[in-house]
Amino acid sequence: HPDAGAGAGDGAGRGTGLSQEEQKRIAAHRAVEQVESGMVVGLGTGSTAAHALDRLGELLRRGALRDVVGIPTSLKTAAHAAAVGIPLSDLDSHPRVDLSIDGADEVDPSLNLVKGRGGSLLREKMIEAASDRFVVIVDDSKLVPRLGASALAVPVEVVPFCHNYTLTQLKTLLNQQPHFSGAKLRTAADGSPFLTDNSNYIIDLYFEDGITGDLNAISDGILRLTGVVEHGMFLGIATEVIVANKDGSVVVLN
Ligand code: ABF
Repeated sequence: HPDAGAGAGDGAGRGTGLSQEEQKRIAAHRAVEQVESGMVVGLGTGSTAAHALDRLGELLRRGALRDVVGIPTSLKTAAHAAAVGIPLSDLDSHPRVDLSIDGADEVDPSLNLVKGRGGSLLREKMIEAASDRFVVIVDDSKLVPRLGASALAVPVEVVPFCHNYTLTQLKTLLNQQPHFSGAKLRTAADGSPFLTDNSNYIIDLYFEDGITGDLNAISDGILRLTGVVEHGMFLGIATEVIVANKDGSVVVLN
């Protein structure tokens, strides 16, 4: 149920035209309001999640929250969280996570997501799938009618071993998809393959106008390819999406 116009005290009423960064901060702060003392919290990656880390660190330092344990979804987030004073652990020690907060690249009307532009999709999915609640924080530019509809790719983490073979297998599989327009190995600035925190590669999948058909079947097909580790479609994992609009209002989708 949409909870529109509820951004009071967090930037609402300041007129139109907030920067995207301010929108991200509003969504992040709203999500952190759900953190309670003693919780195990999955800590997301990316520029929106970074605002949540800063806010959580601030509340811990002020003593407004106590005994929170953070489970970071990337090495970068672990470093950021440590720098702002959030105590860290992992899923081995805390297999049950109360609440995860993370951004997304795309959100569809059923709260399915595309994630992984930052390359952290595997750890994100492990932690967020293990969470009682997974709260997604986005500005309104991330809302799409269908996954794959924006210009951003749907990422797939693959093992480096014979990745060209896996690339070909992905293309063969997805050629059945009407809007599939290509797959490409992600590269770093120096042209070498982009390496994930797990020392794997990323293959980016592109679709014109988004993925049509049964998302679960497509997901299963991709995961069945032996060289694939995980993909960036997060189907049925998000429990709530907090969307910050340009006018400072907030809409909660669940
Ligand atoms: C991570 O950060 C990723 O899964 C997603 O790709 C990205 C979103 O980043 P940003 O908040 O910077 O747009 O959560």
